[in-house]
Amino acid sequence: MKALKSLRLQIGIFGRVNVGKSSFVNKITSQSVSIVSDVAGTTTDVVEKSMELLPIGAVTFLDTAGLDDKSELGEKRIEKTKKILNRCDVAVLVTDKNELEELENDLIKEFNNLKIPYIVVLNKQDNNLLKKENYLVTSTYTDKNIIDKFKKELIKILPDDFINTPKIAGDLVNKKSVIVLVVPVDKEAPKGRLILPQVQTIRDLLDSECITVVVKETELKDALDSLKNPPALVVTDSQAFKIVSEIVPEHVPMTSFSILFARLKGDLNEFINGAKQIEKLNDNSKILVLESCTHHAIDDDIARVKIPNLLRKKTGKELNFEYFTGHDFPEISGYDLIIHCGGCMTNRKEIISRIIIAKEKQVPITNYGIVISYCLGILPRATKIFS
Ligand SMILES: Nc1nc2c(ncn2[C@@H]2O[C@H](COP(=O)(O)OP(=O)(O)O)[C@@H](O)[C@H]2O)c(=O)[nH]1
Ligand code: SF4
Ligand SMILES: [Mg+2]
Repeated sequence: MKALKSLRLQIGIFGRVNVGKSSFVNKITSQSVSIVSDVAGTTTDVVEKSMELLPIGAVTFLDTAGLDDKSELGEKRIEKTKKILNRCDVAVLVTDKNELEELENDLIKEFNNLKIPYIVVLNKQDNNLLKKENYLVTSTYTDKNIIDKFKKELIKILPDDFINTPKIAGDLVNKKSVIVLVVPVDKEAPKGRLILPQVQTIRDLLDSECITVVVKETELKDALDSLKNPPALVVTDSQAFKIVSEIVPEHVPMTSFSILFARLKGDLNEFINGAKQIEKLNDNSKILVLESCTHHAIDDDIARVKIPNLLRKKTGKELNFEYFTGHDFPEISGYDLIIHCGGCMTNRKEIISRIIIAKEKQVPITNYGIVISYCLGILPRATKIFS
């Protein structure tokens, strides 16, 4: 509820009277906001309902009166409904028939004119044999997956700017806080520069008015000793986590760059839940590794050597790895775990939509950084600050 109204995604719900618009909103918000009734036109005004639609972010549903409302105040309501069009970022047209009526087609024309992305929800599937490609076919009475289905369609049409993008680290600490970044300069480090996640974290902390101290692990203790107070947060490369966690006192929050970026490029909770499935893997388990691009800029063998080795060592199981590279989403049924790449070359929207599909198909999903942290045994301490 903290998000400003203007930052919330406004979702307008449109359609004829009694198609189930209010039932749909109620089902999604899981609360009785609007009056659901079979007497035509009971939603007398626009009803707003805000919620966190995770992992997409803050949304407000604008439940409108039916467009064909013929009751006394109908005309006024229709006017109001049309005004709502100017306020919404995306639209949902709810219908209960396979063929759209003229009025509904007019609405779609209006969505297109105003460049409002939209979803058509074909409701009351329990009543009829409803079927229509590109429509979200559902029943607010019987469909248990209605929320996941809706999220999946929503993310497809969602403008990029509406994907809730967290800060990298600046939101975890107060302004003027001291943050220590530990950057090992080993043979894997590029010559003469820092890698992108380190640079981006520094920039994020500058934007957040923090005081950033950057050291190698060898200077960490001296850096801590030189500070008047303990830092608000220590961020380290996963590889140095062990040494760093011995130097940093237990009460000082600590995390890794990979975990910060798992949050930035995905959904930290889902990835952590996914990693919890690792202990259930067996010799026959099939793991799908998803790489968003063919060019792995950071470490060539992370997916094919480093992660399989870590996982086999951790589980003591054979494990079977398969790989998929690219922006499409392959068939994922039958896999026991999906491990997504860090996604440095892709956007949050793509990864979030994959997480939603994986969830729908009940395949656990995690990512490189979280798997590595899990295998190194650092996940609990490194994620404490987010809880
Ligand atoms: N059979 C069936 N009836 C539904 C479904 N969803 C809503 N209804 C019913 O349709 C009527 C109108 O629903 P309501 O949500 O008030 O529609 P609105 O006018 O579009 O907001 C109510 O009697 C609902 O119980 C559904 O999935 N299946
Ligand atoms: S982490 Fe993913 S997006 Fe980044 S280079 Fe590797 S495969 Fe490509
Ligand atoms: Mg209604």
